[in-house]
Amino acid sequence: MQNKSSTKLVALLFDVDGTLADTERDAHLPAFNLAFAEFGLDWYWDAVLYGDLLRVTGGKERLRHYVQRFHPDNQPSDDFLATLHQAKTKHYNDMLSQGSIPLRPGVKRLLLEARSAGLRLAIVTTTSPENVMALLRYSLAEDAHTWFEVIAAGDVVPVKKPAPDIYLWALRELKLDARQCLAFEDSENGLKSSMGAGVNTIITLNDYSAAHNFSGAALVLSDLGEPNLPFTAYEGDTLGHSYVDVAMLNASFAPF
Ligand code: XBP
Ligand code: MG
Repeated sequence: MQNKSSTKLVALLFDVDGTLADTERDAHLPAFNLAFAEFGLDWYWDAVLYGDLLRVTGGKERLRHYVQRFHPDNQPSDDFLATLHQAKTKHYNDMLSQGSIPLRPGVKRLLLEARSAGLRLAIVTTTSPENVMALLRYSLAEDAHTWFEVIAAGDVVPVKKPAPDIYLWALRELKLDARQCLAFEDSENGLKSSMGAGVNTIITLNDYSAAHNFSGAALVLSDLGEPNLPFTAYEGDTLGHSYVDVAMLNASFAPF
């Protein structure tokens, strides 16, 4: 991974779902199904269908897409879908408060190290601020939301990923140029969004995104790795490193 400019790395921008934790499979999906049952709907999303539905970002948008595709004769109102989505968000938050969703390898280590090194941190996600706060609080630390200077989330922009809008919004809030930042994403839609805003991006794969197209990514890795748990690198030059740390990121951004 080489940044083709001599710009210094200033900020790390983190996607949430699938990047910080496997929240899609382990929390969002069961929360949607709990909400369907609560409302007496005979809808059920299994893990395979959910992988397909993930092509549509945003829970409300995903619900609308699902009913249009699978229940075309029975279109609920936007108000109903919004209420259903609120119930899903409550189930998601309840689940996270039980502390059952671990962060992915290397996430906590890199965040702590980046903070100590003076790198600025931001969240750039499609999910709601409420869900971000719950994950940070229950899976990272009580005050973890204060580690992030900007939390760009949910409906703060009208068009969600893969549009670049949420990244552009975060860059404006940070008052930074895209070339001073590095994004961490797990999905093709996330990469399209970050690249669309001009931000160099490291991909950490998960089960849902393994077959996505990541052309244009700086690196494609299994995960961020740990000193005792090296990542697998699928695309890009990791400069001899076996886990992502600030030294590796700075080396990648060094002027040449
Ligand atoms: C992933 C998403 C979200 C979640 C569900 O966002 O597309 O919609 O699946 O969350 P990212 P909501 O990877 O950008 O974090 O139901 O709150 O939308
Ligand atoms: Mg994601």
